[in-house]
Amino acid sequence: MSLFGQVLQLLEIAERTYVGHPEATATLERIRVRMVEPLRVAIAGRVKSGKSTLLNALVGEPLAASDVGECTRFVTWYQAGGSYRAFVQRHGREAEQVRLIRRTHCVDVEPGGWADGELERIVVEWPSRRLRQMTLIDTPGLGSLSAQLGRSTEAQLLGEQDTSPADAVVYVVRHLHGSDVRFLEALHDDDVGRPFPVNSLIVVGRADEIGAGRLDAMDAAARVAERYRRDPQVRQLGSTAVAVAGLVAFGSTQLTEEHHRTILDQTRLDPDAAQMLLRSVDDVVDPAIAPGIDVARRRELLNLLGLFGMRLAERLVAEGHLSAAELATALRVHSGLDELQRVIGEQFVARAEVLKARSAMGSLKRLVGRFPPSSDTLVAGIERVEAGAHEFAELRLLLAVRGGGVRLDPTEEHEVEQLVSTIGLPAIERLGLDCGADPDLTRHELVTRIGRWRRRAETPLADPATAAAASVVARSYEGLLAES
Ligand SMILES: Nc1nc2c(ncn2[C@@H]2O[C@H](COP(=O)(O)OP(=O)(O)O)[C@@H](O)[C@H]2O)c(=O)[nH]1
Ligand SMILES: [Mg+2]
Repeated sequence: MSLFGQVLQLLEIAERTYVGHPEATATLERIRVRMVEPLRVAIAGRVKSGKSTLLNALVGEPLAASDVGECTRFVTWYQAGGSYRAFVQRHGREAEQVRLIRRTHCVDVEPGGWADGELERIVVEWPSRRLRQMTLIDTPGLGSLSAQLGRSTEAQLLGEQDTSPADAVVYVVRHLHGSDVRFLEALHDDDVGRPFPVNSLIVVGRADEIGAGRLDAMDAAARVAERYRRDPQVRQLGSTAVAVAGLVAFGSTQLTEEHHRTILDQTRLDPDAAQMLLRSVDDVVDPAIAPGIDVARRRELLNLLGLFGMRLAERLVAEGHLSAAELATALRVHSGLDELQRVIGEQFVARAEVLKARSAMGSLKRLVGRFPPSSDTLVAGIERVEAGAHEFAELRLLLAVRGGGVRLDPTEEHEVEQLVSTIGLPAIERLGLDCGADPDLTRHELVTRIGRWRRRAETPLADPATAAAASVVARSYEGLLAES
């Protein structure tokens, strides 16, 4: 039975165990609801790293504010709903509906005079296809406006509540600071329910600024992301790193025909004027430069795309004669958003069941810690699932391999990395085979690999960590063979 199925069975046992215990029953109800809800993905990182802008880009709508407002002060969830509504959740209380305010560049809730730390979260319900796939959690940021805010964000992500809030984390950095690393390490407490390399990824945010807004800025940012991907310390913290220019990404979703016409006008300027116009932020809005192009429109474009985005858009239209729709697509691809969405889809959405099951296990463990049950059945059940679920063994293997605790030759390491970085994905992905989907070849390959890793596990001189790792690998292949 899948881990997901086993956790559902544990929930049944827990419900029987806590009959007549209202608080535990309420927690269990939340855990159960959560198993069928969309995956919860938190966007974390320091203040001003570009989290809210990235969230808007991912949804394709102006939701999260950058400036001061209630939703920048508190952890805010954006979740799919049938209508436009908002709630505030005080610690330990029922959610209360509040008035949702739609502004031009964001949404907010009517201020309620709440003190910092008074609310556990704000919840914004929004009908959106993207949010049906995953609930996005915006956080005020660490090392943040006030110490209190930083702490409440941390409490939210570290799951001090009875149900841990996020199943996966997108961690946004500009440059990876010592404090980022410490925070990520704290998140990666070796305990089920908390982020693991498999459910967290690093975004190098505001990527256009890395190359100082030059047209090749994204290449420079991609190199930084590549360096993080290779860094052994970072590899233990996140599955991968992707560079994204959130502003350009979001701007690409909001581009109109009018904007496109303004850019087209820019491409028709004489080369000197064109260069002067895009020289600096001040020049873009200087009415003395390119007087034929409406300054208000230029300012709008600047706010939407930033200087780098404007330069990129101008170049893309000039060279490719792109239409408005084609320009939006090209900007989105250049911004890194498509790549981020692909990675989120592969790493988070595709393995949502494993990630949710893992979160639920963490919550159940906290529940039995808080209200120790009178019989052993539940605790024994939790221990059995934890020890027996092969998905957990694979997660531990991933950590061991990334941490360098397992001694493998480079080919073996490559193979294991492929296997563990695709936990929860279909067999063909996990094998990383070139032989396509031919079932006979796949089975033959699996049998060969099982034999090889079984022998590896039984080598008398193998150190225990490597032997254990080899036997997890063999079991993974056996599981794939049984399914094939
Ligand atoms: N140049 C540039 N500016 C950005 C980008 N993303 C965000 N910003 C700006 O950086 C500031 C902080 O962004 P915000 O998303 O609110 O960051 P948060 O505090 O992490 O939520 C805002 O002024 C944004 O317009 C980006 O990709 N490029
Ligand atoms: Mg923000």
